[in-house]
Amino acid sequence: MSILDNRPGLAHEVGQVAEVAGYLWQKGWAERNGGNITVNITEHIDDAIRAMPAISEPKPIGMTLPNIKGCYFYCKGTNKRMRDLARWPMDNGSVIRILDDCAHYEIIADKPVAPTSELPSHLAVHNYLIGKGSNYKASVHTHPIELVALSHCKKYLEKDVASRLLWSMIPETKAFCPRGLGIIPYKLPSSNELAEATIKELGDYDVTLWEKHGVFAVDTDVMAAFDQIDVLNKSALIYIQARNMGFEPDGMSDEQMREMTVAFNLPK
Ligand code: 2HA
Ligand code: ZN
Repeated sequence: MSILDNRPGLAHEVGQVAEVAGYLWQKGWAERNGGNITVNITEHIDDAIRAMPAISEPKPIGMTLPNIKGCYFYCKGTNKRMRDLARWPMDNGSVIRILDDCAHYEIIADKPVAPTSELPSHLAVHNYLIGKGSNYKASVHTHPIELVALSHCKKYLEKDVASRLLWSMIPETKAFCPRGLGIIPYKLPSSNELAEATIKELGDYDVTLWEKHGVFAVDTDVMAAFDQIDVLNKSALIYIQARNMGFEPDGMSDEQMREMTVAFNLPK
């Protein structure tokens, strides 16, 4: 028995997470247990699920997050591998319920798989998204090789330098990642400081680059969040390939960028 049985909406949502987990592994962005995914699945929750008993003790989130009271999330499990989650999402992740104190959660299905070590970042982000009335439901943290490589150079950590460079490599990048790439200076993984810094940048960006670590992206669903990371990383790859061929790529001109920003009705 699984919580996904006879719940096509919920099964589809978790199926999308599994599909993306497979892509992250195939791309080499998810070594060992690297990366994590959480999805707000509250819209798929019925009375039978609300009545389901917990299969864990209540556990502290580490912060109080009033907007996610009573919400449900699918979370990748801590120490679990994306490549395993791709095949067995309910053995390598679980469904949690946020308790009424907004400071604890409990696992309700299918197995007592402890959620990701980045749970405070993820839940704080979901709390922030709900608070601003966003329809974004998914957050993805992963270690895309070329974007992380860029983050090792001070020049690319200056505000919007990487965004402009990546947008100029191929027109689609700005079209499909119109808000660009926010930059978060290095912070200890799993820390509240990292969560707070990420939330601040998500006011202006859907994808943020954690210096010397990875990216954190949000969007309406997990596939859309993955796509934004993928187009940015594709641009980083093109840039690096050009450099490897021995030249600094010209990039699209300011005029070409302006033309396509207008034609695609994108934010400046
Ligand atoms: O979950 O990537 O940042 C493993 C990580 C933590
Ligand atoms: Zn990480």
